[in-house]
Amino acid sequence: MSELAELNSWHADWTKTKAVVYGLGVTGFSVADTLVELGAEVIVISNSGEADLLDVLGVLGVPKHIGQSEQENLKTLKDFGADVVITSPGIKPDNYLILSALSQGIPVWTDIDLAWRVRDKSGQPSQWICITGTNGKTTVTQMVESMMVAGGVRALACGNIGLPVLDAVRSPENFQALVVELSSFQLHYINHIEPIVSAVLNVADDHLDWHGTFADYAKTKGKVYDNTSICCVFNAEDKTTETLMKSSVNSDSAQAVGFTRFTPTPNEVGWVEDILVDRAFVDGTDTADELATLADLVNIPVVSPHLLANTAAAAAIARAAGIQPEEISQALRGFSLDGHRIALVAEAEGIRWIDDSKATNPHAADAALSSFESVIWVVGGLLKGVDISPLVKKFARVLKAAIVIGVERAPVLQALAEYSPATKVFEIDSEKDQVMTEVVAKAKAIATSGDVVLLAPAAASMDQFKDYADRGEAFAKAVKREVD
Ligand code: UMA
Repeated sequence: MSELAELNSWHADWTKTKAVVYGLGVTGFSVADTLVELGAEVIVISNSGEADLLDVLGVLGVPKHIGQSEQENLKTLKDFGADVVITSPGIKPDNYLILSALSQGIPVWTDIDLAWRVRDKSGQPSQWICITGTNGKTTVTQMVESMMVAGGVRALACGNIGLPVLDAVRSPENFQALVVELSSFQLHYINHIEPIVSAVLNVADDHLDWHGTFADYAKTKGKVYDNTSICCVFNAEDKTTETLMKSSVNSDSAQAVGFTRFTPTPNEVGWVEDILVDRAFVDGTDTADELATLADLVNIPVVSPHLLANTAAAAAIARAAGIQPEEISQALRGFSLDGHRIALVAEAEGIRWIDDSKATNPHAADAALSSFESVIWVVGGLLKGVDISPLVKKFARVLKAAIVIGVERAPVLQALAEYSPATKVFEIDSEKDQVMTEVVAKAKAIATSGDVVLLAPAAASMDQFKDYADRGEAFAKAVKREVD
């Protein structure tokens, strides 16, 4: 039995700590591996686990309980006598084992809490910049990382972006700054971190099946602002983000800075026509600094309204962390977006084929739909409890046709019938590996010059694909076969 309150350093004595690692994906593995290094007593409980991870845990001597029944897992938890359960973010808050641990007074942490406690592994702890939001968080995290690097800071992007924060903390490179992308799942479980800069980029309906209500989802996002020391960045066009910032805990001394796609007022960073302007980190309210221009975004083929917001957010965050204006424009000149984000796959006979598979919720699909005038829209998948009707209603004018995929087609078809009756609608109900072949054949048959065939499904992909990248690649491959 250990006193968890004293375990605030890599160099503390973890050897008396008994920890259950719950879930064995990339997070669970990084937690188990770290705890073994720290000398703690560890067991892993999970529904499943990849063979290679199980093999390494075997070599490390970590007992694994994989695929047991609920009863067996609860017995394992009890028999082990855990001091703490460290959960993976994908496990829902109403999960029986989480509820059982909490009812027994066993604290539940996330990997982020552990990473925060042991961040002094290599000497000087890195400073944390934490970014969340419904959409754009991966792009902004990557932009901030590149701005920090342009400013000569050893910085690394990690967290929900795919690299567990514990891997970043344990890296021998001893990073000076970690740019941490945080999901609402991670934020739900986080107990205590202290960012120097934090940001909520936007809040719109998503993951309602996980959080229950929009209010709970939004409140969870707002936790990112707690204990921020230097600057809280919010979206001046999204009142919810400002409200969340104002109700955050222990961040009163941090500067509040807004970002916007439009002309910034004092204390904001935003766009004045094609110039990105800083009116927050300057002397006096009458001054402004030029940070970059639209021409700096040379490697981004479609500059959507959301990209302008993301750029302004990243610049505000980087300025708060001490990066200079010329370093921001330098970083933007070298920046390109990850795949499946409004990416042009092919252009032939005046028809553009665009892959925005990353649009896994209506708010993200809104960004893509608002960039085009005549759209053949590939839509559908797992809706995650979110109503797609407002999106259909908003874009009825540009929807020439809709090709509906995924298992939850009924609500999409209903929304189209009700709010966009002039749109031609096609339903694809074929086997998984045939979906995109049929989508592209159908689109090709109806598209004419000036149309955009847009994969922006407004839904998650896991019903028919491994993930959004797999969905985007299947689309791109089918387009190349059919169009090239
Ligand atoms: N598991 C159980 N019981 C359950 C549910 C899951 O035992 O009830 C087990 C599974 O069998 C599996 C493991 O838990 O072994 C999976 O854990 P996980 O779903 O938390 O996934 P990880 O592989 O640890 O990846 C997580 C994030 N995944 C989720 O939050 C769903 C990754 O974000 C993140 O990159 C990674 O940690 C590193 O921080 C992905 C994501 O989809 C990209 N995030 C969502 C999003 O961006 O919208 C939130």
